[in-house]
Amino acid sequence: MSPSTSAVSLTRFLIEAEREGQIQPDLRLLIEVVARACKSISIAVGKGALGGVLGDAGTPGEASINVQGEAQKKLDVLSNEILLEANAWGGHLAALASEEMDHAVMIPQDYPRGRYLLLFDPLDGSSNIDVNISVGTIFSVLACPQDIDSPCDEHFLQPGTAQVAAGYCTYGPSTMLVLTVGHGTHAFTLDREVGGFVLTTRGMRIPEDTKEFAVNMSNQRHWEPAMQSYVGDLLAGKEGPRGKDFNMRWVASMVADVHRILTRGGIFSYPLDAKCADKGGKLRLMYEANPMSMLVEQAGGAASTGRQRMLEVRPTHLHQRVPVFLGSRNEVEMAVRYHLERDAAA
Ligand code: P6P
Repeated sequence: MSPSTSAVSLTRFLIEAEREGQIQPDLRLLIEVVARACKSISIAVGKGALGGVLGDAGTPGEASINVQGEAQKKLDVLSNEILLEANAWGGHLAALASEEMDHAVMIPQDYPRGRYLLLFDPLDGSSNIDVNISVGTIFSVLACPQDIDSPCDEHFLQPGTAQVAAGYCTYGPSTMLVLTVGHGTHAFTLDREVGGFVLTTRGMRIPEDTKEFAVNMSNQRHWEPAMQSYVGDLLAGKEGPRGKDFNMRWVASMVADVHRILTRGGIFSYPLDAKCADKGGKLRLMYEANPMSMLVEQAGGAASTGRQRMLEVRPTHLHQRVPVFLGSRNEVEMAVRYHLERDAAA
């Protein structure tokens, strides 16, 4: 049978990657499990008010608060449950960890188990759910250290360079899965009629330069001097030291902002600010910054804490937070230069 010249399904893409030795069969199957879970989440998110799943979790007057200290949305809880259920029987995991759960959860001994560790933010940006703005699922895959029968939080504490796969699913006008297994970053669009993801961009590339930045400007007064100076020069535009005008976008949904940057370039930053400095930042290293940084680097971009390469940060705890700068390589390097030069002058 001649190979089809029509659309390349996610399954075909992953089998081709396996044949080329880029991934092992069990990692291929794990990614398929996660993709199926994302399809289910897409259906739940897409129902909106008709699905009876909008609004806050918990009971009237008693919000459900997660380990982050954030009020959970009903869809946060549902998305987490969908990913847990899919992977409990998936057979490829030794343990998993979620933004919504205090500690890692080991796959029980009497369930089918595998050799990977999965981390995820089941529904990032969920504060946008009730106003119908794009949200997404972010995931990261690590190998479980050898000979560990009962993996726990400490076994997840590996640097981003150890990731064997990373991706997100954005639930927007279309549902898209963006994935890397260490050989480029690729985008798949959900064909709802077929019920499968179809390759729509092989090898996403981020332009090295940009005129678009993404930051929550309302935090400006809380930033470090280096960040104040960097953004001040962006806002000065053509008349300022950067010699060009910049545009700004801020969706307040990391998946949506990062997808835009992977598609057309830009720089995303959530820097240290006085409100979150005691926690090390706002965004989480293990299941937000690291997977997004792998995707961005694999697309030719750069990702940093402002002072070091994100993927080389050595984690100290599961829900660790970090400052984030990622996107167009030359712009990220410029932002880092502002921070390092300010540090050197201090
Ligand atoms: P702020 C969503 O809560 C999130 O974790 C990211 O998706 C997003 O980039 C950021 O926080 C938005 O933060 O402070 O602008 O609401």
